Amino acid sequence: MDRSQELFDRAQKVLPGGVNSPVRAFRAVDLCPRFITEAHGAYLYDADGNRYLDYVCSWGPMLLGHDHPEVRSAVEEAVRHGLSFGAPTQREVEMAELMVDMVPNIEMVRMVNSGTEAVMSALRLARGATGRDKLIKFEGCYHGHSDCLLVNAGSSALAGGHPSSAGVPEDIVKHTLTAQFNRLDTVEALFQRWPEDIACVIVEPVAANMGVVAPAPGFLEGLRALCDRYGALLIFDEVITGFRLAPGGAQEYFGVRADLVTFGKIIGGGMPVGAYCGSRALMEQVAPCGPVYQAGTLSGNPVAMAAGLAQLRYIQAHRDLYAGLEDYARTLAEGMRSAAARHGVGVAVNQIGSLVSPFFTPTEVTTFVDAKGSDVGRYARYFKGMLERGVYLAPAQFEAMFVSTAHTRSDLEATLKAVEETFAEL
Ligand code: KE4
Repeated sequence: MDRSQELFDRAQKVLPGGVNSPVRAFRAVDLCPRFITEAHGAYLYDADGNRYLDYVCSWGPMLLGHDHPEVRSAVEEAVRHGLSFGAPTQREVEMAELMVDMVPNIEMVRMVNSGTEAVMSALRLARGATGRDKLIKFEGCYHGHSDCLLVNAGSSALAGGHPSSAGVPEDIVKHTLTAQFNRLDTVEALFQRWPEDIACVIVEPVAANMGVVAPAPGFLEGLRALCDRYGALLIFDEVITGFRLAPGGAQEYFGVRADLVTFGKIIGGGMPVGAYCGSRALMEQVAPCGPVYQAGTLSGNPVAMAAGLAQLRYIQAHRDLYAGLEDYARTLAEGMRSAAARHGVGVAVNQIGSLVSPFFTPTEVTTFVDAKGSDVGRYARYFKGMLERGVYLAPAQFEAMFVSTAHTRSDLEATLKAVEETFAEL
């Protein structure tokens, strides 16, 4: 038995499903998860000494690859001065100043410890600021696991049904309205039904938890116009797109203004960090300035701030890195499409920025309904074939491939060689 299997057997005795986050259990691909011992650059190394080219990148945080020297040395320096003080620090000020400088349309930031916490807090602020209870989310979009948002959620909460989890009372989700991504008509219909009750629309500006689905031209602009018309706030959940699509995230990439923006992943450089951001008028309604309460023991943790600051400062100083990321992802997507054509594999490959998703369906995928039509069994066979060839992908169809600046042209060639061989046997 290999070491990962031994560890997984032990893990399942003391951790639900043997993991601390469901998707890691490899259930959607029916395999034993690889237990990872270390990661450097674009590579993961597992407990059996196998090396994998990594396209999960810790689900997005590792934009600069694993173990980046500037991030590592910043963390090593920070830990020498203590791990947590429960008091304000200069690094938190520097982090907020840098985010305000890099992200359009925000004046203030509140640090939290995860994307879930960022979205949960932004939702509370939107409700507190508008005095309204209802929210609109999109089927197949995932915004973390807070109760109100576990409705028709994407990612590994795609258990279908309504809400997406046991333990969430109908009474809690009765104000959560669901629309269809890329279908403005479904959003307008909800506003027409409840013209004065909707506090906010929350959207992943690029859906990446149903697989990757880009916004149709005019979709985000249409959400902005509907929110303006009906007095609702537009929340961009940029936990994935933030600092990934562009230094200023989706607001910069698409030129659409959100009222509140949530972040996670990249801003932590691999450490647990989330944030929600907005105008001064909105953010100063958060405790201790205003009536919307939110708090956190480790929020703005100095070591986590050091990691996040190092990664964001690198991005700020190398803004041209996005062209390389997009070029790699585009070449990868084009290579997958041509390999699929050569081997008669029905696959739609979506790509935007450094995000890529192959859907095992012959039709294009521009909505969640299209995405749900994918052959998840074929995805599982594709995943297995790629893993056996040393390429580590998301172990589920409704996720994204993440490219980092550590991925090289030879990595790209190796990936496309593995794709060719795997598609040939699908
Ligand atoms: P966290 O609480 O996992 O830090 O962030 C929640 C979240 C919020 N918003 C978006 C758009 C997200 O993608 C996420 C989390 N993404 C998943 C991957 N689909 C994290 C991986 C996992 O659940 O283990």
